[in-house]
Amino acid sequence: MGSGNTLSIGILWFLASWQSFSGTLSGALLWSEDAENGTAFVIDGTDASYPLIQSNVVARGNHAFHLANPGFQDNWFTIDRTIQIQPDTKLFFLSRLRAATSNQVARVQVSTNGGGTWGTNIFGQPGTGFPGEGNYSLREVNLATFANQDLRFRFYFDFTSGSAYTESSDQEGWFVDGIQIGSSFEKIPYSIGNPSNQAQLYLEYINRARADAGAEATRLANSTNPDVLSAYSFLE
Ligand SMILES: [Ca+2]
Ligand SMILES: [Ca+2]
Repeated sequence: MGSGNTLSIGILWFLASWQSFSGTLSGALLWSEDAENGTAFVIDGTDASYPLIQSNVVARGNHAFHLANPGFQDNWFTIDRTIQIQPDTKLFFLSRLRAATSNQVARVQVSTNGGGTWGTNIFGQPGTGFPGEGNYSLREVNLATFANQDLRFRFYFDFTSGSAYTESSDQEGWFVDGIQIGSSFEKIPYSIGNPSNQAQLYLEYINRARADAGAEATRLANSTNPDVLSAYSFLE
């Protein structure tokens, strides 16, 4: 038990399973934007006094988007891509609205004419004061009503009227990461990393049980390994 060959087979089985699993998911993903590629695929509509992409309040990877209302101005960014919506398409994003008054509204808007006009709000969340949300949350918007249309997406931090938090430090405004347009939210790809011998052995046991639970149960029930037998008698 635990020879190099069986361990390698277990690892290969695991990797093959993972690849087919992730392949299925990515087939349904039309676009993703994680703020990890600078502004290569976005249009930056923020004030010059702070960066759209920052690295202090992040949900995934090393960077996330940040929108504030300096000078009581609306700030925004657009995903620089036109996407044809399918009947099962949804918008997913990780969102954290920190200090903001109820006059500061985190919106997502869509355009059906290539960004010429932005008539439709598909998401809206007003602020709740200080300190606001303590963590990122996954938000989901069903886009079925736009099926077969070509959409563009804008994340728009809207100052409406009255008072506002106009600072743009890590404490204020709207933080966005992990934007995905697709049929399901794709989790962070699991990295097998550099597992210890013991971790590989456990993985082998798990894989055997998954591959044929009955055979594994029979093998364990018939084991003559003194350690296994002693564990059985302990549990009885
Ligand atoms: Ca990120
Ligand atoms: Ca406004």
